[in-house]
Amino acid sequence: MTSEKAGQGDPRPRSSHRYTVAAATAGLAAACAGLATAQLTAAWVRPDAAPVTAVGGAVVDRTPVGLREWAVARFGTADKLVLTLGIVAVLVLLAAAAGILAVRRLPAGTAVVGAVGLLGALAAVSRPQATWRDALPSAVGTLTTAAVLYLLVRALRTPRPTGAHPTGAPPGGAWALDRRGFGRLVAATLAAAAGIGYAGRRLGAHGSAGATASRTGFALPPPDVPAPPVPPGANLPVPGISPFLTPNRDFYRVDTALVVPRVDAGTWQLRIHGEGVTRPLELDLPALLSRPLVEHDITLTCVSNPVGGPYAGNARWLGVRLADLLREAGVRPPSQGGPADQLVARSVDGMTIGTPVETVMDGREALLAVGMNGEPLPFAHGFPVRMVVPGLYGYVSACKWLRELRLTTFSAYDAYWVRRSWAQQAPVKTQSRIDTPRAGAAPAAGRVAVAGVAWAQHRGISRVEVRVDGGPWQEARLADADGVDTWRLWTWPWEATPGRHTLQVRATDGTGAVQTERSTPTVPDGATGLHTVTVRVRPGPAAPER
Ligand SMILES: Nc1nc2c(c(=O)[nH]1)N[C@H]1C(S)=C(S)[C@@H](COP(=O)(O)O)O[C@H]1N2
Ligand SMILES: [Mo]
Repeated sequence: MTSEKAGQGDPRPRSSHRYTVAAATAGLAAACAGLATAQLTAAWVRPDAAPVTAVGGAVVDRTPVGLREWAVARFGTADKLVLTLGIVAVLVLLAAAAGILAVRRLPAGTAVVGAVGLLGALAAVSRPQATWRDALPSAVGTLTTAAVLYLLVRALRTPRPTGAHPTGAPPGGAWALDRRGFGRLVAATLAAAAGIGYAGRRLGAHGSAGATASRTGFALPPPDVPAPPVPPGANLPVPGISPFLTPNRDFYRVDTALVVPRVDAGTWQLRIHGEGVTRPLELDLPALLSRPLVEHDITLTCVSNPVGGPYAGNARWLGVRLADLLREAGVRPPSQGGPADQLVARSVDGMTIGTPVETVMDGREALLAVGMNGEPLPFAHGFPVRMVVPGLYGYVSACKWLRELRLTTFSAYDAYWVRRSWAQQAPVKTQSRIDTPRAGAAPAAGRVAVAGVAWAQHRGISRVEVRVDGGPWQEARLADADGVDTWRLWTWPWEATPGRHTLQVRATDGTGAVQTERSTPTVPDGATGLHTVTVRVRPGPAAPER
């Protein structure tokens, strides 16, 4: 073994392969220790300030729209996981490099650690709602990493005379002895890092324990204005079709939060103020709930949903009418001379979402929702209070973890997504989706149920048609309508013949407007085009003999 031979004469065989691996290991162990103390510090400062989360958040804020849409289309809701893993992979490389540099020139290795730490700190303080304290986790992590790297590198560099190992292990050369001591140091570092990281997690969980308890202890009040029961015919008994109401655990989630905000309902407050507000409101949860509670079924859709995509869900929401609260605050819509045409909602994590005041006050059930399908909002869906407005994409209407409503104008203020090339205003476009058969399916020839959903919130769906291989449009059967603000299920019986076939669907909304066939991308205000599904029909099973 070359390295051990080299070790006989030179206690610092820096060019050997093993020595390089040991140096990289030192860098990685030091980084683990640093991330652990950073995690512990973040539990005390705030979860978003942990370096990996902060860098991730900063990357999300700065991702060009094309890349984001690609990531959402490619990875779906796992895009956040992919981003985090990517950051961790880069950190692993940098940590190994810092270790390898440090055994040669300690200041160089330390400089890499410092640069990475500075980046983490800058990312953390650049996040919305951040203060200088957000730099602390990265600072503590950087100091820890540098200190541990120094100790490990010193251990690696210290020559030990052959046979003088404190444990009295059989002398295997200076390098072998060093390697043992070094191995112990690394193991001790990793154990300490694991312990500290675990403590950080526990402390973090402790920090949100109040929020968790406030949700568990929150009994949804009964509605003052209940929604009529969902018509039984709103669902269709077709395997593979979406259920009319989307269970909360299956409801799509789209937001920029790498750590789901956990807001304590007991300390939650909402402020309503701005242009044209004559009586600013400051509400806590009991004050909000003392207003009449309305129940309403609304289908929520995301502007980033590609044609045929999964970012649509339907729920029974419980909440307070936003228009009533605004009127209470003295707000008049522009059509009645009010000065503000934009309502900017702000969340606890700094998201801003701008909604037309006119739309919110035109009589539709725009809600400040507290309940979703009979439960308090799940944390991931905005507990304790979020907005929902029928007919508008989520990014211009559905602010989760709401904490402020400010009245202003569209000309004076661009909200978060508008600054990232999305349209200021975005009513939902009429869309339809084939849920079954799925693309690439291979159904047997004969009768195949084609089925799916169609939506045109606040206009309703009046007709759905299907065509095969570009042939004539054929009318599908519509499930019962629950209202104009929800999607409508549909099915069409297809006499499928063997071979490759293409299915397409289109919907007509309640105003008689037919869904456009023209393909447009999601940016800037929602995708259009026809959902197209290609299947390969197998020859039907031979008729049973008998
Ligand atoms: N605070 C906050 N609210 C938000 C977002 C966000 O990133 N942060 N995303 C919006 C977008 S783009 C959509 S489509 C809906 C999705 O709501 P859901 O995750 O409950 O389905 O939330 C909206 N509200
Ligand atoms: Mo969205």
